[in-house]
Amino acid sequence: MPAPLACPRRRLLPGLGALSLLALSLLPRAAAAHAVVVTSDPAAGASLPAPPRQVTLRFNSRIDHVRSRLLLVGPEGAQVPLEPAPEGEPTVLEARLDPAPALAPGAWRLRWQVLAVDGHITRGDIPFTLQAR
Ligand SMILES: [Cu+2]
Repeated sequence: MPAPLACPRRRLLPGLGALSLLALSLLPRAAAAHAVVVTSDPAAGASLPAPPRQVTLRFNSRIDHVRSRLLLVGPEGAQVPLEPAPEGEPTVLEARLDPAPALAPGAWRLRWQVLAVDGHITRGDIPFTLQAR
């Protein structure tokens, strides 16, 4: 995995140059910032009675859906990669858990990594708890 925020320019993909310029002219605030989570479902710190059927992350800036990643990290290091929808709202990354994976109760993290249209990669964790049934 590449280091987060290591070198913004190095992450600038050729095809994104014009798009970034466009974003810069239209959305100066969004383009000036790395993509960070504004809201999420599950929310940070949520306690869920059952595994989520879908996860949704809303960011402060436009993201590249195809080059963004979602992973569930669970108790004892369990990892469940999710398949983000390849398109959708420009600032929203979501994935359906269908069929619903068997997730052990306990502490989980929704690990996200996104590529913003300004060419910067950011990542983070959203912790939530899965209740014992
Ligand atoms: Cu940035």
